[in-house]
Amino acid sequence: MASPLFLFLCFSSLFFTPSYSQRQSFLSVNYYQKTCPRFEQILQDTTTNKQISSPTTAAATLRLFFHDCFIGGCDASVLISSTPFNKAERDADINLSLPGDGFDVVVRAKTALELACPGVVSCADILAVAARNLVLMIGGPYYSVKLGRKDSLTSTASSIDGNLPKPTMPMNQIFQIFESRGFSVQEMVALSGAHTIGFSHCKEFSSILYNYSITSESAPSYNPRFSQALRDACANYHQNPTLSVFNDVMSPNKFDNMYFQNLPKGLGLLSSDHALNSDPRTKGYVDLYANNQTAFFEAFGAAMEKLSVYGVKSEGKGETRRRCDAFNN
Ligand code: HEM
Ligand SMILES: *[C@@H]1O[C@H](CO)[C@@H](O)[C@H](O)[C@H]1NC(C)=O
Ligand SMILES: *[C@@H]1O[C@H](CO)[C@@H](O)[C@H](O)[C@H]1NC(C)=O
Ligand SMILES: CC(=O)N[C@H]1CO[C@H](CO)[C@@H](O)[C@@H]1O
Repeated sequence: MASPLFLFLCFSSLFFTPSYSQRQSFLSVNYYQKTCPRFEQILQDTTTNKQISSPTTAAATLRLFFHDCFIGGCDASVLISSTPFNKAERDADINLSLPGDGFDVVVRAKTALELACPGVVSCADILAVAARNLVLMIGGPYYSVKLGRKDSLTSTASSIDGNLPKPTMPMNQIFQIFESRGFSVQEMVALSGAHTIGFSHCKEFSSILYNYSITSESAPSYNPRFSQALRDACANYHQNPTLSVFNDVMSPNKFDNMYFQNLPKGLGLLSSDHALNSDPRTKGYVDLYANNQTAFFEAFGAAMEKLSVYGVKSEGKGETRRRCDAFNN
């Protein structure tokens, strides 16, 4: 005898499974095997050389990829440059923090690929694989990236508003941004582990660092010595907006679970980082990942794999750009 719950599960899978597989069925890990057999090698060489010459590349590229995917799917919309007629995604106010190295590694790979197999490889695929290779190179987990994304036909700065998380947003709003894209709270926490690398500009956390309350200059969730060091490092940030601090003060260039170990010690940087440790809905995952790097790597890899197919465009819904910063027409 079928229970209502059982029926509901059957029906929901009937309704949801086809559209889910349809969305991805055109993707495969060996998509370029015949059309561009050197794809993997060229990506490997480009990302390795770039990361060695500019160690900030991995963090820059990972964040660029996240921003690309959350705005209209992983379709390289973030790579488009503005024109006099269109203010593109990358020039939204939030962009100041998308550093050049992430764009540069994609351009380098695209240049090499256009020589080897002209007009074949999309910019969206390049960004997805570059982010994966770079995470792996600095010690993070491997995850598989399916290929065959097309590049977007639009990119507008106005599409950013409310669609990317900001550290000062209430947790419910940050949850909602992930949830509306099909990511659970646990996946959100795992993905936030990306803050184990890279840096943040002082203004991104100044609201909890200075003039926090009448009794305390910084948020009490900071370790006091850490907040003093941050106030010193950022003292001049109004005059010098480029001042920035490592997201993971203990091992800033290594992809590990130190970000989660830092949080309970008051060594988180952004307000949203502190919130993960204090919110009862996320605290358990913070502790789990702090205590078990394998569990973090598995969760992060799975969530990144899911992120990498989010909203991808098939033939007809997009194009293979000739250059990554401009539409073909
Ligand atoms: C949970 C909500 C999140 C918030 C509120 C947030 C916010 C921020 C902010 C404000 C910065 C500093 C930007 C700057 O000043 O340059 C930053 C950096 C960074 N974020 Fe997030 N982020 C979130 C989730 C994520 C996710 C899901 C990823 C990737 C999977 C990610 C990857 C990064 C990386 C790698 C950096 C360092 C960038 C660099 O060093 O160039 N973040 N984030
Ligand atoms: C903190 O508040 C005081 C008094 O309102 C102000 O003079 C000072 O500039 C503020 N400091 C920062 C870093 O915003
Ligand atoms: C850590 O997590 C992995 C993967 O989930 C699990 O197999 C392992 O048993 C965990 N280790 C400990 C010590 O709990
Ligand atoms: C607000 C802000 O800093 N916007 C910058 C976005 O990026 C372009 C260059 O890519 C800058 O010229 C803008 O000033």
